[in-house]
Amino acid sequence: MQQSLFEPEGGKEALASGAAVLRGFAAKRESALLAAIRAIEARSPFRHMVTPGGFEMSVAMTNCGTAGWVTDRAGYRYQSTDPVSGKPWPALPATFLDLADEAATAAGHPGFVPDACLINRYEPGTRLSLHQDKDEADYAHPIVSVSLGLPANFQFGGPKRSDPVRRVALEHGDVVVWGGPSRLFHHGVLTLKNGEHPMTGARRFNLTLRRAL
Ligand code: MD3
Ligand code: FE
Repeated sequence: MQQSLFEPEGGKEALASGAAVLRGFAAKRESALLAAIRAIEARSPFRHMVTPGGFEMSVAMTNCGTAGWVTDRAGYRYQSTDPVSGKPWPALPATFLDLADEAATAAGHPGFVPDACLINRYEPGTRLSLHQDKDEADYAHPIVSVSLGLPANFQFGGPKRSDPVRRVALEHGDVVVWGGPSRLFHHGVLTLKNGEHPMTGARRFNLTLRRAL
């Protein structure tokens, strides 16, 4: 496809090599996405997982898809059943699959079919420290991240933990696609500030659509 000679299309910002922010890309689907989260949490509730080092995470998490990301004293991994319900995770809703496909395509990664979605729930005072997403089988697949509710300051660095970090404000409806060299960049979320969002109250949700297996 011919690259436009003009400015990138409205709302698309290159963040790093292979990474793009699509501002407001999920906004028109906000109600469907939040309804899907409610249906998922009715079967696989948000819970505070424990790191291998024994620390309880401040961010509450659940999953949908054929695989879900979990951590406990035994380590980080993907598994097909929810350790809380003992059952398979809820299926990936069509709204999540459609959004992942459209966002990845818009960012230059066509044909992305996720099999897992980690759903993070932040409340004021919670944070996610700098980490890499490396529990997936094939890093050639991108990760699509969807922000809903309260805004957050996201930080990302580079392939080394000691690389300098940049900050990006992520707001309700923003979608970020991480592929190519940026796929293994360190990243995290700074402590969420107090606030009220008309659709989520004092919460932020983040969906990360992944190909785990
Ligand atoms: C950069 N979630 O769940 S999404 C996570 O906002 C996670 O809840 C954050 O990091 C959140 O693992 C950040 C943005 C993101 C997701 C995956 C990435 C950035 C990434 C993978 C590689 C590089
Ligand atoms: Fe991550």
